[in-house]
Amino acid sequence: MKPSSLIPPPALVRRAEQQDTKALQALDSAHYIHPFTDHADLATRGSRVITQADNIYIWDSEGAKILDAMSGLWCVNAGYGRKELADAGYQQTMTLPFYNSFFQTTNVPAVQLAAKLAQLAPAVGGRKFEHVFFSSSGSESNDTNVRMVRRYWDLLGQPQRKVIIGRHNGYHGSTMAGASLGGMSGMHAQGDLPIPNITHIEQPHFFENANPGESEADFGLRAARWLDEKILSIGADKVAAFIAEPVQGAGGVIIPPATYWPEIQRIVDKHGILLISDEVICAFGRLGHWFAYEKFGIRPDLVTFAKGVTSGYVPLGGVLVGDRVAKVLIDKGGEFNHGYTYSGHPVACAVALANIELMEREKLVERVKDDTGPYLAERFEALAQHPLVGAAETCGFVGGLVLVKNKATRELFDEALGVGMRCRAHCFKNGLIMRAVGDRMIIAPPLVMTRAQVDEMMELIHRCLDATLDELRTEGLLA
Ligand code: PXG
Repeated sequence: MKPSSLIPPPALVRRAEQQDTKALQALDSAHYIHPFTDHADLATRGSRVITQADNIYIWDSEGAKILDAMSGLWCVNAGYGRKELADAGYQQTMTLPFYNSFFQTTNVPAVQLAAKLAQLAPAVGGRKFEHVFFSSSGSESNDTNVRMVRRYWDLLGQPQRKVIIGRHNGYHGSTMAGASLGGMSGMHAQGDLPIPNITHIEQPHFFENANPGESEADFGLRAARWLDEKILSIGADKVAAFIAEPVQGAGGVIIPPATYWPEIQRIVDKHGILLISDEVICAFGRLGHWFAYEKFGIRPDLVTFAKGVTSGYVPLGGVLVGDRVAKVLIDKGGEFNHGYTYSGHPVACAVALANIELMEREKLVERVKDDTGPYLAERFEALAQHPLVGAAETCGFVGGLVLVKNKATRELFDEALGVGMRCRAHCFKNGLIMRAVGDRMIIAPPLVMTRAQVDEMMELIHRCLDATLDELRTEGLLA
């Protein structure tokens, strides 16, 4: 592997220097509608133009080097600048850049990737994943899940089983179904969501939702039983599935208590409903396993994936379809009237295969599980000592900490102060990308990060927390 302190290749530096930041920002503001962005606000400051990347670092058009502790957006698991992935994309583009998988055709990388994923996905409790449906994103994959789940129950003669239960503050994408399955109130408020027959339970967020004095274990069981209560209130014969992220990512890296998932499994089994594990963030080594359901010992029927499957180099997503669903769809279903032009895109699948090969060769999953993951846990969780931090936790290579006004009482800051965004601004200034979700600061570093780079990141995080603390004290917002 390459050394950690790489400077960008000279040719790329020259290209970046030729770009006029102001001109790019003006064009950006004039023509480009960004995802989840207040454009009136953006126009006043101009967007940051990211021009190149290598290993765990990105550079902007002004030449600033930034440690990317978010892996792009939870996806660049293999790190930036991996020639193997570029080569695989190039080779496949020259061999067969595109052909569809409709009309009884297929292509070699899609077949090979489907077989490889079936091999990587561990069987749990006698349930296997022999089939894969491909899309180009997590959102499309979750739309696929909605259609597949409803088709499954139709084929079993239970068409009244339509309701899918998600969780408040869960994230499952931005399409009509994806945003509906998710529980982001800001998304539901725009575009008349959720669509019918999707409902939500509360998230298993110990820090915010536990009762005073309640143990984590007790809270985990209580939170899981909200699902039971919801199912009973709807009528179990009307419920099709439950969908959740093993660890909530976009919601702020919310790691459920150990008692939560086994109890959820017991409840879905009791009612016979399908379980969808949305592993768009959690799969492909992020939690130290190829798939997160293995870590939590759950037996999902459908597993959503995207992001890390290609380390984000090209768009690819999909659904692992467990035998319970696949058998019904295949044996009884005839034609499933669903699919995307780019389902099984040969270039995306070729890059995914190269990415998986690279991850196997460099033992990235094992490293996160046994070496760098535990080391990150040790270093990151020690942040709980910082005067501004109420709690800090990790799971594999995701981590979250909560900024608090009062450590002893766990009192949170007034939302209007935007303390998380202030901290994020200090991160930017100090060459670190961390994401703020309210006052939770989160990380999901590239899995290639070494122990020395964990140290480097932690030093930056300390510096940014100190700067935030200073700012709050200077403004008289903290004693
Ligand atoms: N499920 C999960 C669990 C996700 O994290 C999606 C589905 C949707 O995937 P696509 O590929 O359609 O975006 C995601 C995506 C954030 C953030 O702010 C997180 C995601 C996307 C955008 C922003 O943390 N996750």
